[in-house]
Amino acid sequence: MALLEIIVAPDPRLKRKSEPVATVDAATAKLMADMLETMYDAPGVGLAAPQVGVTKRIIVADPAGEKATPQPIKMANPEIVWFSEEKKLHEEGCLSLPQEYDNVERPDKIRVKYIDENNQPQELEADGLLSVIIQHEMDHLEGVLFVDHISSLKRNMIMRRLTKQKKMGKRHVAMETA
Ligand code: GNR
Ligand code: NI
Repeated sequence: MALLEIIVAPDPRLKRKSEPVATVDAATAKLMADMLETMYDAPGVGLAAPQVGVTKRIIVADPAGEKATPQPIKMANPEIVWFSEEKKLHEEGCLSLPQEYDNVERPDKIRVKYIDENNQPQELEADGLLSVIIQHEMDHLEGVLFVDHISSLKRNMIMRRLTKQKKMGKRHVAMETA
């Protein structure tokens, strides 16, 4: 098991489209386990491979978060095969957009087809938080962040704050090594 580094926006690696996984082999299963460990450590309730610099269609989630009973979910090549007409507004955050939150409207319920950590095809129906998380993670596989669903005014404000924070971070490192 290993902790992976989570990429923070703005970063071109978060805007790339990820490639399908051919087979969920031992290396893929290890990546899934490392992603889950990284997600719990953050802490977060979901993580997509591009957030750790891997442009593959792999996501992990656990809507239980830090609660006692973990419900880890590992998916390769997730595909939404059905979504409800009904939409819901939910406040979202993202480990790649630290401390930024806003409401996003998405289909309330979904059915997802995917390949599990044993290379077996599966289907899952999700609603509530899990539905939101899976849709948020699948966006990452297309290079889309939750801020791409909100007004450009709010998005630009968030991206400006994050750009400034990156510059401040670099200054600190420069001071420490000077
Ligand atoms: O930890 C996370 N919380 C969260 C809250 C509401 C909607 C989506 C999420 S996913 C996020 C972790 C993350 O950035 N996954 O890509
Ligand atoms: Ni995210």
